[in-house]
Amino acid sequence: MAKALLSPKELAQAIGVSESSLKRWADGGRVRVSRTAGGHRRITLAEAIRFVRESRAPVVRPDILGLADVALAVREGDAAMAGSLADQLYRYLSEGRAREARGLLTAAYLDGESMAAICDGPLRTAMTRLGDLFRHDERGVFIEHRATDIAIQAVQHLRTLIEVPAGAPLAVGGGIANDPYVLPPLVGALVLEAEGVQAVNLGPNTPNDALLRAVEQQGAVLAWLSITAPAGMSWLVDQVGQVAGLLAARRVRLMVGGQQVDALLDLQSRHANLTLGRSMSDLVAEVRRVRAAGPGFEAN
Ligand code: B12
Repeated sequence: MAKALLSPKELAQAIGVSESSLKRWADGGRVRVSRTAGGHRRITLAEAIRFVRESRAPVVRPDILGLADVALAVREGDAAMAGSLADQLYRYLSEGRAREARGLLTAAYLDGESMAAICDGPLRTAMTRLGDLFRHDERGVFIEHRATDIAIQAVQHLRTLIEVPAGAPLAVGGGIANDPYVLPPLVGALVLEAEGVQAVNLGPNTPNDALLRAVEQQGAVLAWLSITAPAGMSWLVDQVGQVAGLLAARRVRLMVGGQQVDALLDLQSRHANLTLGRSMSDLVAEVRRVRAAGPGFEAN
């Protein structure tokens, strides 16, 4: 694991520049530092990652940042025939190579890719391919289950790279009742955190009642729900309509998305606080729209 705080020398070594350059950037405000009691500069890992992404600095020693797995994935990515990011991720997930999968997604983030693009692109594409495996490979089901666990680990790891500012608005979400899917609500939490929103993920199979209680207790200004498992359309409309109404009374917005979202198209016009989406970039767009619209979202 990475050290919580890095010295300028360590970050300089990680990105292959001189310590004096790094100190100059820190003193010029390009890298935010705190000071130890003795006056030495210190940099949080989240700040180091923000700087790497913004400056497009190549990470030559990811181990110093506690991200040694990046080197595993990058080494293979450099080899000929590695294919696209989605192909490479599919290979790691289907072969049960957890460290490489985690390293690959971390490397994409360090390279400046957004969390939403990582989730809507390589992650979703690789999981879709895994879902079709059982049709032509009798080991498909075990490979899919193992791959899902690895993907969950990788996404949880990406969450540790983000530091949400104190006092940021808070969102609560999960998968709708009876829905066993872990990844869709989890990627929602990741993407919200990358947008500077504190995310409380209640995970799969979250009853409306639990969602409402969490919204109230945590003072959330936004709720999100994923719907992946096929369910009866009238049940879905009732379930989401009920929670949208109860959230509206508390002046909380609701964003609903996922593979079954089309069942709710008629519901949207009935609830002003409800937005439907098909991707993580839709979720980002909603957060930015609400933020731009006024103070409500920043109330927390
Ligand atoms: C992993 C998996 C499982 C695992 C889940 C494990 C777990 N704990 O999570 C298990 C083994 C439990 C499972 C079970 C079943 N599964 Co399944 N499963 C999948 C698989 C391979 C991956 C799903 C996943 O995690 N995707 C990754 C996420 C990140 O992608 P995503 O869901 O598309 O989410 C994106 C968007 O939808 C959107 N989004 C998602 N949530 C939200 C929320 C908001 C607010 C917004 C804005 C956007 C948004 O953004 C995301 C990123 O782009 C899919 C394949 C596929 N094509 O998706 C099949 C799939 C969904 N399963 C399928 C089936 C048939 C089943 C079973 C019926 C199989 C069976 N015979 O038992 C059962 C049913 C379970 C149930 N109770 O309903 C079918 C569904 C077909 C359909 N629509 O009718 C699929 C499509 C596979 C296939 N090709 O046939 N499954």
